[in-house]
Amino acid sequence: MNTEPKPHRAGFVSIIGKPNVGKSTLMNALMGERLSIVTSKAQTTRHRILGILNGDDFQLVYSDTPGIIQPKYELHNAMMSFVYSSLEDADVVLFVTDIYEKHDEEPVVERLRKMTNTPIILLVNKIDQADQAEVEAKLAYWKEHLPNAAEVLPISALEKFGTDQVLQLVLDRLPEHPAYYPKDELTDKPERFFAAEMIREKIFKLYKKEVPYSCEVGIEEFKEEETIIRMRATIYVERASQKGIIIGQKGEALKKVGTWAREEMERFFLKKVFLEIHVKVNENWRTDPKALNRFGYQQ
Ligand SMILES: Nc1nc2c(ncn2[C@@H]2O[C@H](COP(=O)(O)OP(=O)(O)OP(=O)(O)O)[C@@H](O)[C@H]2O)c(=O)[nH]1
Ligand SMILES: [Mg+2]
Repeated sequence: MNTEPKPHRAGFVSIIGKPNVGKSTLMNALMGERLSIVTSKAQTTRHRILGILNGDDFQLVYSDTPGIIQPKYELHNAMMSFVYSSLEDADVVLFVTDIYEKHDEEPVVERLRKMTNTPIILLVNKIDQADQAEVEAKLAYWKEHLPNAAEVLPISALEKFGTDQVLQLVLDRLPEHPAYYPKDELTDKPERFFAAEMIREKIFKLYKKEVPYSCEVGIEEFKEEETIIRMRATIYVERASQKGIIIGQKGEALKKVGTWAREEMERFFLKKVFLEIHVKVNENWRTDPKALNRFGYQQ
């Protein structure tokens, strides 16, 4: 019998693609944990969020990233630099597309075509929403337009269809390497980050148009006691008029955000949560490098 221990494998797996194609849903499915927030609106994810999947003989470090766009303001530049730094570190790239995607010649595809040393697994997501002919047309399109893709695979991240196969394809391509992070770590982000994201998710789900995009959330206080976590959060908006919208008539709208976010936090932290939320105006923070720095948008 061969008693040689199996070599340890570890690597960085970058999940990239256009906004709204299902990158965060996929990372959550692959992790079996709801690490990244998911909403029906584009540009939900604003950071590079690591999801670390540990096994006895492997460590797989996923990066969920913001959807790739043409930057329109400073925040977008910061978001895109998260995408491109994750590509630089990648041992494997999961390029997520979906069955709705329109195809223009995109700089990212051009860039991926040149990445001949890094295996690229191209995923066509949301196949639960398409018939077989549509799926096959997409697969054929990508085989032609990204010929260096190691695999082109149809999946449904929402229904976890094909996600086991994605894991296997990634594991097969993971280099021999010691673990990059302690084996009991799940992510690189602190608890406060996830708390802020949960509030942001509810804002994305409850408000319309530009309002969610003008909001940022800070956690000013996070005090964990034996049976309860006490939190004080601030929602920053860009203009005074937005403050009124966030708070709503008699504070009803903000109350909804708070209740919904608190319930989510209690599931995530497995503890009771006391949450207090304030709303402040931080004029045009999305274009202000100093504010962006404060909110953690620097590399
Ligand atoms: N029908 C269907 N919907 C999906 C699937 N995967 C994701 N979605 C939905 O697509 C929307 C966007 O999902 P996200 O996971 O937030 O997409 P994303 O690529 O992370 O988006 P950004 O962070 O904005 O770039 C959500 O409403 C998801 O529920 C899928 O396999 N099938
Ligand atoms: Mg996302």
